[in-house]
Parts: sequence; C-alpha cells; structure tokens
Amino acid sequence: KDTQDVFVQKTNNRVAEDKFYREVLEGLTKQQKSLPSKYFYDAEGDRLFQKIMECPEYYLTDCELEIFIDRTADLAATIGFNHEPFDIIELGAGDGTKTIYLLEYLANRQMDFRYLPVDISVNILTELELLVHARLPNVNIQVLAGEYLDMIAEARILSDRRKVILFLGGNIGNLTPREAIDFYREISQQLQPGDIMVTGFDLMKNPLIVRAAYDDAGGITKEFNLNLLQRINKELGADFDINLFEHYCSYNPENGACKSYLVSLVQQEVSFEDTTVGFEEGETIWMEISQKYSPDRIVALAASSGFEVVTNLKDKKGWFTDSVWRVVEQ
Ligand code: AVJ
Repeated sequence: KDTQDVFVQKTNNRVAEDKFYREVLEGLTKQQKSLPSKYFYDAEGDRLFQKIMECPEYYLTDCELEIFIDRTADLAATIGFNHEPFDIIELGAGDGTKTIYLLEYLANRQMDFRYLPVDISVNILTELELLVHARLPNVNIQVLAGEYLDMIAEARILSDRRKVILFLGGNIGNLTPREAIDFYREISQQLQPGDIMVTGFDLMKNPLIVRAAYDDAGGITKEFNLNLLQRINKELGADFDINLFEHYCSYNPENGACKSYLVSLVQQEVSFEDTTVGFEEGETIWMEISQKYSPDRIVALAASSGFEVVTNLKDKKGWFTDSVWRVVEQ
C-alpha cells in the first residue's frame, strides 16, 4: 500500500508541475502577458499573504472577521434548515480563523452538521483539523484536499444532506465577473433547491482605500507578486531577475476591477525550460484581479447563476458583505 501511495503522489506532482508549466507558458506568450494568481500560494506565498492580512491597509480580513463575530446569530439563522442535518463545505478554507466562530455557535446549539473544509493545500488542512479538534472537539470535521468543484461532487457522494457552501475572504474577486457567473452556475448545478451559498464580497468603495490595500506602504504586496516569479525560477528553472520588475496596481472605480501588474523596468529576456520570452521596457505582466462588487451586481450575479439573495451581512463601515444566497427551483 505504501509504495502505491508514493507512486500516486509522485504522478500527481508531475501532472501538477506540467500544468503549472503549461499555464505559465500560455500566460507569458499572450499579447498582454499574464500569470494565474492561483499560483501565488506556495509556502512562501502563504506566509506573505498572512503578512498582507496584518497590513493596516488590508481591510478585508478585519471586516469579515467583524461580521463573523458580531453577526454569528444572523448567519446561523439563515443556515439552520429547521434542524435538519447539514454539511458545511468551505471552499479555500485556509486557517479557519473566521469560520470557527460560526462552528462554535452551531455546536453550542447542538446543531447536527459536519464541517468539510476544501483546500488544495494538504498542509493547511492538517493544521485546520488540529485547530478544530482542539477548540471544538465535538465538531465533526472531514477535510477534502483538491479542486473546489471536484470536492463538492465528492461531498455529494459522502452524503445527501442539505449543503451550505462557504466561499469567504473575497476570494471570488480573483475571478472576472464573467468567470464568476460560470463558477456559480457550476456550483448551483451540484446543489439542491434550498441549499445555501455564502460568499464574502469586497464592496466598491473610495478608490483610494481600495488602491492602498493592494499597494501597501510596507511593500508586502509587491513581494507577494514577485514571489510568483521566484516560484517559477525554483520550480521551472526560469531566470527572472526580480530586481528588474516593479509592482503596479490599478483600480477602476467605474467597474470595480482592481488589477495588479509587474512592470519590466528594462528590455530583457527570460528563459525557462526550452522557451525564451522577451520583455519591452515598461511592458507589464497582469498578475491578479481583485474584483469589487456593488450590491446590485451581487443580486444580478445570483440571479444569473441559479440563486436568489437571502440576506447581506455587512461590517459596520459597509466595506464588505457576506452575501447569503439560496438555490432556486429550476
Ligand atoms: C486572497 C484573493 C482575497 O484579492 O484581496 C491580497 C489576495 N492579493 N493582496 C485579494 C491578495 C493581494 C486576496 N484574496
């Protein structure tokens, strides 16, 4: 059994590495160069994102934590299902800092639920499992390591209970609005009418506040972006000189798109595997979108993907909302 496991693990790694290579190559050979932001999160990227969350400019985490602490009862009320048993599936669960408040509230009221956190990082999931065991020994937790939609399918095989999907932190912002519709359609198709989807949306606000959050004075966000070039160096043997790239962030207050780029400071060539990519001086690599939403746009997104809005739980400043949706009858 052991050799079998090791073999599977190795094969998966190679498949993952090939995919990483293909997507990097595809991004760097486009007219507007780009890199997929989902690859930010290697061990160093995880560490840098933790540091971003501690930056005074990065308000998202604090706003959502406030909602999970102050509005726990309201949130719990929307997912009670009249005491029917249910599963909470959390996509991109991370360290569980916010969710634990909800789990504690539900557990204290003897609700019959299981917590199924989904993440690609097995490390994060192991830590989360330890935390939940330690803090909430009565909560039934089963971690699921893999891609979001695959793991929702997996959870359906495990049980036919009512489902609550959590997608917190403003992670939805990393999809373009167009991609977001497809994402929610695929989710609603996997669910039953009445099942619940909870998404943390960062709301449109003073553009100066948004821009500062993605261009912090301490330069952590810059490091976070440059780390992906370093990861490509390490894992694909590329020769990016990170001193020859600068970080740039733009926010369009008309459509809520906050985008970050790396700017090539000189004309240069970068090689990896058997490919060479040329950069003009001033040419950009689009690294990430962190889309901001208006309340109307959230309603429209729900309606066009098989959901209806049940309620919006906002922080006191009104900067962030945890939007609770219900799957409608088709
Ligand atoms: C983890 C996707 C919510 O877009 O706000 C933070 C990632 N990027 N600073 C975000 C991020 C730059 C973050 N999310």
